[in-house]
Amino acid sequence: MTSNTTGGKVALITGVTGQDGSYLAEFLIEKGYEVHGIKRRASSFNTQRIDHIYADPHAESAHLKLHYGDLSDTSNLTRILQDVQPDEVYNLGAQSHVAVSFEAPEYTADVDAVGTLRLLEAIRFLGLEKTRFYQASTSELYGLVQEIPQRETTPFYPRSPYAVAKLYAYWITVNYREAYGMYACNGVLFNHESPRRGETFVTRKITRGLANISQGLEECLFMGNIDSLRDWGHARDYVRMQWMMLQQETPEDFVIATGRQYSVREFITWSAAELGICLRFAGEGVDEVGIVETVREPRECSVRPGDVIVRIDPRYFRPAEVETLLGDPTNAKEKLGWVPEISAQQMCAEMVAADLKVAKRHALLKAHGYDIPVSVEN
Ligand code: NDP
Ligand code: GDR
Repeated sequence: MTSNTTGGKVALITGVTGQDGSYLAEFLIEKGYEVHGIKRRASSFNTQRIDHIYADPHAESAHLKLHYGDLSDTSNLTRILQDVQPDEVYNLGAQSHVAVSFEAPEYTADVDAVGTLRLLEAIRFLGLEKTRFYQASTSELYGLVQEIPQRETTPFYPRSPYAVAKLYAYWITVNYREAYGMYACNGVLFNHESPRRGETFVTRKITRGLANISQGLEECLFMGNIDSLRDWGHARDYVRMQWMMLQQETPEDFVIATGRQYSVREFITWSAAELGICLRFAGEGVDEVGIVETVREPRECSVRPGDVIVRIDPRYFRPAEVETLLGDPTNAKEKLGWVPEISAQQMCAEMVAADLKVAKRHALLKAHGYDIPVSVEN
């Protein structure tokens, strides 16, 4: 459809600077795509996750092109779509933090719900008939439990401004498919993580926090509802599936999950174990604390038996919680042959290793008199 410097297809990714956007861009470049990404203007650099695949735009090897833009800006999105003429659009951009959506509900609706409409309408308005559209839908749509495990037919019951905005995005994607015959589909993805996960999502907060504690950079990890249950996969596995969904003959919506569920408490315990720390939980509710029992390699770790390194802080409880998510990926497995390759435990080990590497570097610098501010925003 479109000519480009690689001779392959052209993809446009919103949210290219985020966790999934960065893995998807890598994946598509490897497949020979010319990848265009929309990045937001920020007062400081926000391309850390894609710097390694970004080359000077004049270079032959430049397969990633960045455009300034925002999902709240219709004319900007329309112009980028017109310039790029993509074969595939992946709408990954979003205000993606559930807790933050309670603080900024209107902004979340504008970007996550109306932003999706803006893209779909621009594709339709420009007559990009061959453009295929992927919408980053979410297991948060299931919210208050209606059925376990959750599958494509499970009724939705969103529990946050984020989830309600994503519900609109889900249905407007279905609507443009049915009304205009567009190739548009939803990936209903369950939680997926990686070393590139944003620092304030629960898994990364845990791996980074405990790694810092092990190196004496922080003293305690403050958590919300640690009994929450999630179906965690690896982002690398999930972006592969996003691409597979757009390669089918007819567009269809799929649930993407591992089919296994663990608690936040378990994820904390695994992460501690990766650091050689045996952690026991004591107390109940807000008094619940994680106490260190033994430390495998005391010389490599600042914590000692008896230390309290995890505490509960009600500040992190949500006005309405999604207690339990467990997906049934049977449809994706049977129709697309997709199987997740990385287990939650392997992913946890990878995340801890990455955060420990950084923590050790910071600890070394600190030991040599350099002041390393550790961000406590979480
Ligand atoms: P991230 O939060 O890591 O990335 C979000 C991306 O969206 C970032 O590139 C961000 O830019 C960009 N963005 C935010 N606001 C705007 C805006 N107004 N205009 C344009 N871009 C914007 O999310 P993930 O990579 O984890 O998730 C990707 C998508 O998948 C999101 O839509 C998320 O809601 C959805 N999802 C994620 C799941 C998960 O477990 N990770 C599960 C199910 C769905 P910047 O870098 O400048 O902040
Ligand atoms: P979630 O992910 O809300 O499922 O949304 P998050 O990692 O933020 O929370 C998972 C669960 O952990 C509980 N929790 C805490 N969460 C955070 N962030 N910080 C804490 O201190 C804490 N303590 C306990 C939460 O209450 C929750 O139950 C993610 C996002 O990526 C969405 O964009 C995506 O749509 C869904 O996953 C699927």
